Order: sequence, then C-alpha cells, then structure tokens
Amino acid sequence: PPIDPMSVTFRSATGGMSPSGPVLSRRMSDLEGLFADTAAWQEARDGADPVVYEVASSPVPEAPGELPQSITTIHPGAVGGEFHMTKGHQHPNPQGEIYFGLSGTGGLLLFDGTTPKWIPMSPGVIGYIPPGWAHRSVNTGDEPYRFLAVYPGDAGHDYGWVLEHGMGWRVRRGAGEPQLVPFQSE
Ligand code: S6P
Ligand code: ZN
Repeated sequence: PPIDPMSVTFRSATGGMSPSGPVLSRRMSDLEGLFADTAAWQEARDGADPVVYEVASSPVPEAPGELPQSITTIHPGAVGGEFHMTKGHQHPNPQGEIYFGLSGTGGLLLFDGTTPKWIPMSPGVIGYIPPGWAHRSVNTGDEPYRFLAVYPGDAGHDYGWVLEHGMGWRVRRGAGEPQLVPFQSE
C-alpha cells in the first residue's frame, strides 16, 4: 500500500530514526570472509563478538517508486589492522544511491569490477554511488562513523558479488592517512 507523506527525525545520539522501521545489527560473527586476517577475525568473534555496525531504516518500504532511507553506524576498530567496515553489496537492479555523512570519519569504497574508487566521508559530505558500482563503508576514525543512505526501493541487494569479486582495495590503519592496499596482495 502507498504510504503518506512523512517526516523522520534523526536521533543523533544513537543513530536511530523516529519513527523507525527495522534496525539491523551486524556482529563480528556475521562478517565471515570479510577481513584478510582470518585468525584475528576468529579471535574477535570467539571473544566479545562485538557489534561492528548497525543499520536503522525508516518506515518507507523497499517497493518500486519509493525512496527508502537508512542510517548506518559503524563502530570504530580494526581487525588485524583492517578498519571496521560493512559487508558491501551491489544493487542487482542497477540504480544510483546517495550517502550523506552525519558524524565521525570514514570512507566510501566503490568497485565496478575493474577500478576501485575511494571517497573520504565526513559530516556534510554527499557521496554519490552511480549505477553498477558495488559499495562498502569503512570507519577510519576513532569514534562512530554515521551516514544517511537514500536508495531506490526496487534496487535490491546482492551480497554474493562482493564475496566473489572483492572490492579492489582493502582499507588499513596507517601512520596518518588510511592505507588503500590492493586486494590481491593479501
Ligand atoms: C543500502 C545502503 C546502506 C547499507 C548499509 C549496510 O542500499 O547501501 O544502507 O545497506 O550501510 O551495508 P551492507 O553492505 O551490510 O548492506
Ligand atoms: Zn546500497
């Protein structure tokens, strides 16, 4: 059923939305195969199994013509030197998506299967994901990194593509700036 015009309030202290749809929580145990250092990942999983990121969704449904929104909070940290990140996905029905930085420091890693791109993200930055580019978000700072995403309701989410093709680069903690390391060198 179509939904009525509405406003959604961003709860800046928690990254929540009001009113809210589903809130999804991804723990270390949910992120098998993502981090290059498998032993470090297993240790984190078998230990505290921390929440790595959370995704709060607005009540707008994932349906054709609608524009669902979500707020992702990636908690700070690294696994074997590789920064905390989202699983990453492709939209099987290729359409653009908009990200808007809300708090903290991070980046948007994009990959079209050939060339990786890196967009540094901070509060106020709009990151644009063109159709056909897989995308993953990374927290490169020491506080929660939070952003708004707005995407077409019939875009769909394909997580297998990233597991098969990677994202071109891995994002590692460096002395200063985050290091972008070619995926193949791991
Ligand atoms: C949805 C949008 C974001 C991500 C979220 C979690 O199209 O790109 O809301 O879903 O950042 O990432 P992932 O890769 O686990 O879905
Ligand atoms: Zn997306």
